[in-house]
Amino acid sequence: MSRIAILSDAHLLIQAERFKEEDRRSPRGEIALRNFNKVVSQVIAQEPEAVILAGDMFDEREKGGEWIADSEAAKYWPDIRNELGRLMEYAKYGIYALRGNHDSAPVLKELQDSLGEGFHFIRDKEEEIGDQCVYFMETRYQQGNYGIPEEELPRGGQILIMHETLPWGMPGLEQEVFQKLGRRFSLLFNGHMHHYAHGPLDIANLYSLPALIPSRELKGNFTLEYRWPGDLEKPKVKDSPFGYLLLEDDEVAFKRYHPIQSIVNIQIEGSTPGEVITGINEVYSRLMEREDRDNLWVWISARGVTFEDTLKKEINKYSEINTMDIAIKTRKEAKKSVELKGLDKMITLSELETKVLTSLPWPERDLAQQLFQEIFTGSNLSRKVDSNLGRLLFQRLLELSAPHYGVPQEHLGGFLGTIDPLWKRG
Ligand SMILES: [Mn+2]
Repeated sequence: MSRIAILSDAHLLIQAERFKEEDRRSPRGEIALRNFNKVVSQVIAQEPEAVILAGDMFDEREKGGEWIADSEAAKYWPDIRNELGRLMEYAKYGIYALRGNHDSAPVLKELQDSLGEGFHFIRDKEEEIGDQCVYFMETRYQQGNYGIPEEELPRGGQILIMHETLPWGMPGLEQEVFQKLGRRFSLLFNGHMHHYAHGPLDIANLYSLPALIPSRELKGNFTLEYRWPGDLEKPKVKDSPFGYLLLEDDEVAFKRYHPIQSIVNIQIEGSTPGEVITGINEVYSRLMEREDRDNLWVWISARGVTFEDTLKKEINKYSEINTMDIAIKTRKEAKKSVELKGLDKMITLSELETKVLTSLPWPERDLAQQLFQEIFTGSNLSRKVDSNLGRLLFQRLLELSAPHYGVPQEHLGGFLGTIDPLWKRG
């Protein structure tokens, strides 16, 4: 029986960043290419006769309303095509590609044209690959819950390759459709979920494909987890969730790939915003001691704060560490009185901001943060105070506080109009 490697969700171009310099590529894009090169060598060593790409291998990405295409992607395509060429050289039946929801059909067609006979872009069609019959079902992905009409479903066969959302505690393709296809095919492989599983939804012949390499779309995967408060000496270590599947006869094996970077998940739980900042600093000091600190991709999830900018300021102190994203979960807090200790000596504006913000409960903190961002700014505070500036600041203050007290914006204009004569006289 033929030996087939099934790869999915590398999201190679999602790593691209727009750089003005024509010939520069992004550090993240470079890491993605290095990972792709490593994993392709690993796949070749398994001597597959064919390679199947189950979607979202390339990816289009929107940034600032523009699609990463042409000029940006041009910096990456030669290397990507080169790696695909290496695979085609070793896999005698070539590469078969399904389009994922992030892929574009023109890109896949273009690959087929440029790579020649060994690269096949297949849509809603069965293909004979060696002695296997493989049906490639074009993705019907939609947000939320969705179905697929019976007349669009393949009738059956040996192997089905698809790229749909599994309803794993989230909206997705109706479970009945997966069950129906599970009865019609001997083996089903589904991309898109980035997570390896055998027999999800109680369908014994269904496999969920892992993401080949890390991308921005990590969906909760990690290899290192730090919890604060907790034992920072012993972060939780998980085996790499990345890799691909190797199919031979009816045997399916998950082949792990260990990426260049470590995916770090930091969970901070503080009862006050000040505690969260302490937690961030303690964990990041620990990361700075790691030998692999240049190869970390860090995702923070913090509970108990609402002001992202202040957290970002803390994190920016550690420029060597690559922080990917901060997720803040707000928590209802009991009202408490404002405590501002240590204001009897000179402090800087940003120290004052931190003190004020860390002492306030939500939602007062949100409002205070906007005040600091829009009114108590260095330029406003240093400007010579005149009555026009006073009027402007008063108006901005009303605009900022009105939504917090449920005052509609249109009432503000009327109010300001009414009091303007008083203002001018005063
Ligand atoms: Mn996808």
